[in-house]
Amino acid sequence: MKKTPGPDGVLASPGRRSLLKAGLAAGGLVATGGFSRASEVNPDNLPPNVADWSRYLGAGVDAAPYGMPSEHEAHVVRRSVEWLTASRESSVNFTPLHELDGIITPNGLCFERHHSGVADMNPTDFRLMINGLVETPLVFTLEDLKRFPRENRIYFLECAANSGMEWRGAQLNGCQFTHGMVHCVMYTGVPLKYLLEEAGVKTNARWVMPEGGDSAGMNRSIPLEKALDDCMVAFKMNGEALRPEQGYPARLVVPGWEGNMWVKWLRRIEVGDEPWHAREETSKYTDLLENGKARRFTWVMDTKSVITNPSPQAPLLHSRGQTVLSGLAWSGNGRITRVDVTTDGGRNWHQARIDGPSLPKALHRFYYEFDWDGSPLLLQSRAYDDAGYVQPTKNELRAARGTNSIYHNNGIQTWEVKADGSVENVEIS
Ligand SMILES: Nc1nc2c(c(=O)[nH]1)N[C@H]1C(S)=C(S)[C@@H](COP(=O)(O)O)O[C@H]1N2
Ligand SMILES: [Mo]
Repeated sequence: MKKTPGPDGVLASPGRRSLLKAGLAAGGLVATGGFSRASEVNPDNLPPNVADWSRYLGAGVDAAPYGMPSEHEAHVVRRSVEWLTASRESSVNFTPLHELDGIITPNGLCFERHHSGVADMNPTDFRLMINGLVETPLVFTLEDLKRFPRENRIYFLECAANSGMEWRGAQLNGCQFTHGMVHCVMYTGVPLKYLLEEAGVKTNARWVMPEGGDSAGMNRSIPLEKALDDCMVAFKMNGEALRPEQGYPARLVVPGWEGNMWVKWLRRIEVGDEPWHAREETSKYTDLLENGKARRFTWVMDTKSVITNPSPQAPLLHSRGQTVLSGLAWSGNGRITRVDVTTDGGRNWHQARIDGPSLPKALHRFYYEFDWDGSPLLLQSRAYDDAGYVQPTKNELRAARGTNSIYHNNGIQTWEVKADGSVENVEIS
């Protein structure tokens, strides 16, 4: 099988057929919602009968000291694509976007991207060192961090390789796989600015380099200006300690910028006057253009959106009539001001309804309610942000950047809804 570079430069084989096979083997890609559950209706539970669950006492408190989702939600899980990466430790799995609503991703469903597995960091032995061009090199414990003023902020994190497999054409059948390298949680942490001020940044300092405590020692160069602006060292997500997968006990938050820079299991921040040209900003996370040159330091995650329902893993299960379309939009520049959707492949556009908080550099939830006449649809969404950016078509992206790219694909996604309600990933622009 021919191999082409996939997300994060790992090897991947193109072609939906091979993917479908892999998906089937992993029990993943085929629509899991609805059909089976609908066929298992027990008439004894339906009105006017008294349902099973109304006849007996339920489980008592503490049956689950740490609560878990209902057993009926067992299909709502992160999924990976087996053939995408050579190992499990340097790999990725995907957020089940088609199963979620609102703008917050539950902690257990945030996609994972590791270069050397989940570091098993002990909070007692956690240390964060700040060194380099500072007046006083410092080493903080976790307790030290918690004595600085804390902030709570909601941000999306998107891997720059999200949708990377889709550059050349429709490929993966499900928004979990095409767009699931994104999550959005509320972080609690300390603005990086306070820690840098404590160490005293020297006047010739221009860059910082966060470094991870995993065996990959992942590191990136970040301009000092961004570090002092809105970066934070976070130790909580959605109110509880970071999950081990997300960098427990502390990770860097780099709002609106590519996920790779959000160093997990943070152990050191060096301050310098030049970028470090680390592996992840030279060999990886650069975009090879048609003329042989590569774009570098493409930090901001561009304006993007995707329809999560209906989508290939979430087909329409009802017949014609009242239908709810739903999706997500986000921009590394700021707020989403508007999302348009089309059901006829772009002939007519309708303004969708954004519902829930509209926060800068966070996911936005949109809805479009319409009457489905039962005929096939070509669904697309197009997002606008408050910096004036409009989400491009995939052809516009290719015209600007060629077909060698993997990272930073924010092109408009198309889903084809068939008359039977099933949905497929297609490309029309
Ligand atoms: N230390 C360390 N930090 C890391 C990584 C890593 O492998 N090691 N992966 C990066 C990449 S490529 C991404 S996209 C994000 C993913 O964050 P998540 O696993 O919380 O989704 O973490 C980044 N931070
Ligand atoms: Mo990434």
